[in-house]
Amino acid sequence: MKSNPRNIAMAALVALAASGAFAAGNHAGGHGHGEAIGKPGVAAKATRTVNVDMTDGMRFKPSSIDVKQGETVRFVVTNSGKLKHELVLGTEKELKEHYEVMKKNPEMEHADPNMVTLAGGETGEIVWQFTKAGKVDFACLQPGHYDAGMKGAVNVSKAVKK
Ligand SMILES: [Cu+2]
Repeated sequence: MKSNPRNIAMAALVALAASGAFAAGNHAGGHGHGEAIGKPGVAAKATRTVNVDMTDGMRFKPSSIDVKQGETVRFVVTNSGKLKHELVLGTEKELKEHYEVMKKNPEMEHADPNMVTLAGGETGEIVWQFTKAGKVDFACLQPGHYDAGMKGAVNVSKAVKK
């Protein structure tokens, strides 16, 4: 007897565990955005504070922010609405992918240095260093919010050599 029922059950369990780990990894560990958008900043090195307001009108104010390459920015984000909102920095592609995952799992809690999720009335912070010139997008990935236009962009201007 080479394959008894017990071995088959074990194999099924292993397969289940593997698929579960993969699904979790997709979200919790899988943001792998290298340094495409920059990297978590050191608060003490922040050269500027930018206040961003999030509203139930599905808008960020401001929705367009100009920074210089290399700059570390402290975003003080306030949710002035009643709904839960969040600010997530990323490339447009990453944000869209992440949004699809959020739509399928609305109760999912997520927390990474490139995002802040806030209940109505709360204020939080992101400290981020913009290492590359170009555009860094941000969006609220709460289901429905991105579709409603709750997004913006950080325009990173190229550092001038001195
Ligand atoms: Cu929102």
